[in-house]
Amino acid sequence: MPANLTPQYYAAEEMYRKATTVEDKISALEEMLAVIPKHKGTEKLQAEIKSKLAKLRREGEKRKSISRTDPFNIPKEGAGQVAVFGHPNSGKSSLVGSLTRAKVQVGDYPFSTTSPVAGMMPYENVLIQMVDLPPITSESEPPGIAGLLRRADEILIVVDASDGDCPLHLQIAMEYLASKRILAQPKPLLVVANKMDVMGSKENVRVMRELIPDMPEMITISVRTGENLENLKVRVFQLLNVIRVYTRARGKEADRTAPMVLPKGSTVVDLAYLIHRDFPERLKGARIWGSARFEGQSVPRDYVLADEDVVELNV
Ligand SMILES: Nc1nc2c(ncn2[C@@H]2O[C@H](COP(=O)(O)OP(=O)(O)OP(=O)(O)O)[C@@H](O)[C@H]2O)c(=O)[nH]1
Ligand SMILES: [Mg+2]
Repeated sequence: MPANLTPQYYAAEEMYRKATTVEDKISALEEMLAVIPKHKGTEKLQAEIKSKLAKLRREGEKRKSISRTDPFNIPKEGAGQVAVFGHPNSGKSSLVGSLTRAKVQVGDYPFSTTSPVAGMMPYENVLIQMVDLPPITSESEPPGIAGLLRRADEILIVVDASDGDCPLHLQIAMEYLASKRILAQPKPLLVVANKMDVMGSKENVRVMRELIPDMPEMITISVRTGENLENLKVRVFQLLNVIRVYTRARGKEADRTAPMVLPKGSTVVDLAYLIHRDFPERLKGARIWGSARFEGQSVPRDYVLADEDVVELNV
């Protein structure tokens, strides 16, 4: 059976070949696994990737004591890791501070944040990891920031919309991402125009839309007044492109407060793998409540799950 691999897969594979550190290799393999078309023709390849991943993760564990000293190496937690990136003084720390309980450093002067700080943002029944980053300008790029951005599941570029130079600040951030080939693989990106409470911000946003070619999706907010923060949270979650599924034991209710989070497009086998690496071999099939045509319908191993499905795995 032909594998029919996609451009996204080849891009991830290319990233794997170029990776020089264990962390980057792991993140490339994870990406390959996330985007590989899930069907019989790729099962062998999927197994190979998984075994490479397992080996590298074991290696990574051994070296953890070393990597812990790198502040830009932040282990992923929750439903996804979102990097909060941009020009000095744009409100990155204020944003992460208002969405999470992280102890961020806010200052009315540039370069108040010197190393990354992570916090968890509650969204419905999941937690999303937000990482506040030191700023970037045309003169200064914190070493190590590119690796973090590459590994992140999503990037927010925060701009200070009250600053007339915000189109330039956005351009610098986007050019940085392009120069490091961080957007070469598909990666959700959202521009967050902050400080909309300040007079003149609306006009600056209008100019920014006009001036920036290929303007990515943008959302306007104010951390100070809370304007649009709820919509920002919704969009941050949607862009992660994940599904939440609940497992249940035969005859028992599913625990809806504790979803398992998987990339969109994941199958019953992927879910089994997440629970235990050996599980897929023993798995016969599953029953689904939610996306299936009728409640409790039996489905095959390669059934593609939907957000909010309840799954009973049969061995
Ligand atoms: N008017 C207004 N001021 C804001 C808003 N959000 C943040 N600020 C102010 O902007 C300044 C910078 O905020 P920070 O959160 O430290 O900005 P930052 O992007 O983390 O800055 P660096 O760490 O230096 O890159 C502080 O004085 C904040 O109080 C907002 O929505 N409106
Ligand atoms: Mg900061």
